[in-house]
Amino acid sequence: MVEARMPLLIVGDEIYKANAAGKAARLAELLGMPVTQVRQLYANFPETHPLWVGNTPAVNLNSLTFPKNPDVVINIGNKFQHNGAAPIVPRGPKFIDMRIDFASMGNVMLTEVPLVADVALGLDDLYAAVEQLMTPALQAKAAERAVEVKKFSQQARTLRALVANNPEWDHSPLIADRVTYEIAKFADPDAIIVNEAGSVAMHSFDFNPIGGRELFYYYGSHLGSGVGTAAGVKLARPNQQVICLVGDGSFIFGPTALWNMARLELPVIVVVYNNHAYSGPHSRVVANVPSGRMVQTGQFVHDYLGNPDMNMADIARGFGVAGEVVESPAQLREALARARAHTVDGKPYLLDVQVARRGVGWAEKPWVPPIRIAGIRQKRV
Ligand SMILES: Cc1ncc(C[n+]2csc(CCOP(=O)(O)OP(=O)(O)O)c2C)c(N)n1
Ligand SMILES: [Mg+2]
Repeated sequence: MVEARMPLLIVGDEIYKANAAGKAARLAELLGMPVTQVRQLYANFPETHPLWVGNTPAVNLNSLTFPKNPDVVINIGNKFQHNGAAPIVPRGPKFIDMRIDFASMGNVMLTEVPLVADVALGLDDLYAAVEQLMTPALQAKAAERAVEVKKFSQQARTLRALVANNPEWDHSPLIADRVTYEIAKFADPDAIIVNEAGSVAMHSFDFNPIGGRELFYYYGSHLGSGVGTAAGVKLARPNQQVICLVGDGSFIFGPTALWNMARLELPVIVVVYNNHAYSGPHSRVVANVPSGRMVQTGQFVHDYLGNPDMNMADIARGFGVAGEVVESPAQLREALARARAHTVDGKPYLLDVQVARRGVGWAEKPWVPPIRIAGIRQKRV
C-alpha cells in the first residue's frame, strides 16, 4: 500500500455497520488515497470528503472517471454484488480484501491479501501497520497524490452543480433531477433518505455516515420494499427525519406500510416520483432490443402506467395518510413545507410529484393495448 503509485479504497456496508467511516477516512488520508463505493445499501464515506471520487457508476472499476489505473485496490467491507461476468475489481491491480464476511472472499476475484476482520478493528490495525512504514518521502508522495485526487473531486463537484442549468429545470411536470434537488435542499442535516427511486440520480444530498445525512438503498432490484423500509427506519430512529423516495412503479408494488405509518404515528415523508411509467424497463428495451417490434412500432406493451393515471395521494388517503399531488417546482416547495408541518405534528405525509418521462421513444400520449373487455363480452355482467 505504501509503495503503490495509485492505491484505491473501496468502502462497503460493513463500515456503516461497524460505525467505522471515520477510521476509513483516516486511512485514506494517511495515504492520500481516492475512495469509491460499489453498489451498497448505505453511504459508507462522507461524500464531501476531498478524497471521495464518487460511487462506481457501473459494474466494475473501469467505469470510474478517476482514478483510471489504480495499481493497488483495497476493499474494506464491501460485499461485491456481481451482476455480470466481469469481476468488479479487474485483473491487473493487486487486490487486498478486508471483511468479516469471509465466505465470499477470494472466490471471484484474484485476491493478493485476504484479511478477515471486523472492519473497525481491522482498520485500527491496518492504520497502525501502514503508519509505521510512512517515511518522510512516502508522506510527501501521499500528499502529492492527495492534491491530484482533490483536483478531480472538486472538478466533479463543480460539474455536478451544473444539474441546475438544465433548460427544463423549471418545467412542469418536473424533471426528476429538480425533485431530488429540492428535497436535498429541504432535508434535515441528519435526515435519513430511504431510496427506492432506482433510476433517479441521488445527487445533492452529500451523504455522510459520520453524523450527517444517511442513505438506505436496496440490493437486489426487488421493488416494493421502499415504503416498508422507511416505516421500519422511522421505528428504529424516531429522532431523525425520514424521507422515502420511490418511483410510481415501485410504490404500487408495496404501499401497504402507509397504513402502519398512520396507525403507529410514524412521521415519514414519502415522495413518489410519478412519471406514470416504468421508465427504466422502457429504456432497457430500447437499448437491448433496438430492432424489436416494440421499438419499430412505438407500441410498448410493458412500460406506460397512465390511462387511467393513478393518483398516489388518493391511494395514501385510503391507508389513512394525508398527501397531495404536486404539479410544479413552486408547488413542490410549498408541499414540502406542508409535509414538514405534518411530521412535526406526528403524522406521515405523501407527495405524488408529477415527473416527466425521459429517454428515447416516448410518445406524447403513449400507446396502450386496445383491449376493452366490456365491449366484447356476451353478457352485461
Ligand atoms: C418485484 C419486482 N417486479 C418487477 C421488477 C422489474 N422492474 C425493474 S424497474 C421496474 C420499474 C420501476 O418503475 P418506477 O419505480 O416507476 O421507476 P422508473 O423506472 O419509472 O424511474 C420494474 C417493474 C422488479 N425490479 N421487482
Ligand atoms: Mg416511474
